[in-house]
Amino acid sequence: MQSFLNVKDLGPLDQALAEAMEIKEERFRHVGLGRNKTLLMIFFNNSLRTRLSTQKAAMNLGMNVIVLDVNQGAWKLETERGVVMDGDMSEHLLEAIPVMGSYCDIIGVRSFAGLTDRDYDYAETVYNQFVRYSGRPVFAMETATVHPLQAFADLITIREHWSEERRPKVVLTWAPHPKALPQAVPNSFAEWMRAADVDFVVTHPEGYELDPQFVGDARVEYDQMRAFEGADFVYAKNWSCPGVTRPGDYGRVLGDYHDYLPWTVSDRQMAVTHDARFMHCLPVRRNMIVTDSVIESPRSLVIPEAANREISATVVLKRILETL
Ligand code: AN0
Ligand code: CP
Repeated sequence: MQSFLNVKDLGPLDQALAEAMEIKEERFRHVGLGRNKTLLMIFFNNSLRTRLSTQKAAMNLGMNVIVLDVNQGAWKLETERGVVMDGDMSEHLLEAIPVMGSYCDIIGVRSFAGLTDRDYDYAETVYNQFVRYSGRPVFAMETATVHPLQAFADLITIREHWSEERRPKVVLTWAPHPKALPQAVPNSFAEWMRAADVDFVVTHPEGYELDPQFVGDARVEYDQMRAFEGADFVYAKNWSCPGVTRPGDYGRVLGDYHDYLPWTVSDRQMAVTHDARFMHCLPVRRNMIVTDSVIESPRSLVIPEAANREISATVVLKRILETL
């Protein structure tokens, strides 16, 4: 595997899930695989889970790890080609990338969407420069449009908490947030749920339609309460305007977020579900995305979900190591 962005990069999902369960039983099973191999993790943005879980995954596989926070101590990097660099930026990504590639065997990249230029973000410009110029396999640790390590961990979590014969009803719900957030998490969640054996429904206010390359022909229900009826899993996330139905509003919070507070996931919505499990990728703003009572309830899966990030990262790194 030379690049990990989308669900198809992992091959058959059932096989990947079986591998995840095996690793969960014995996380050091493949500890010899990464011997004398180095992972470089590059963060253009903050992280708690991705940083710790991916580092732990590399340790499970016996790898060495280097972490670089680009905005803390490195030279400020220009990412766009053709710019006259007479401002703040001391170095261009086009030199920095091959240099970084020379010190490692695999590169993980966290680089969020800028949320101003839709074409730039949706072309995965920064991530693809790493693929093109590093000479190393590269994987997404949340890029401009996707967060596949999260979606894989989410799918593992759903599988672990579902034992009935029928397909579970999984609802992805938009929830309010004061600041503009990327679409990477809902994009990947939608993409992975469509590939999995679940009954998938998305609910959000008008204007927040997700990009068709991820959401496909999934059912969209604008009435949140109706979407929640009979749900087995509720996955909450805020995202800014994807610019699909409102191109001029790409990356914006539509209207005043106070007007959308009824979308906060509370006991009111959970009451019409099929005793649903609550999920969120974290970090989460309490009483904005979800109430204290829902996130603290025994039906909340946010902690096991985060714990499964170690498992999804171990499977992905193992797959990449096997092709080195
Ligand atoms: C990020 C986002 O919404 O994409 C990271 C989530 C894993 N969240 C924030 O910036 C708060
Ligand atoms: N869920 C997730 O990716 O969290 P971090 O932003 O803390 O890594």
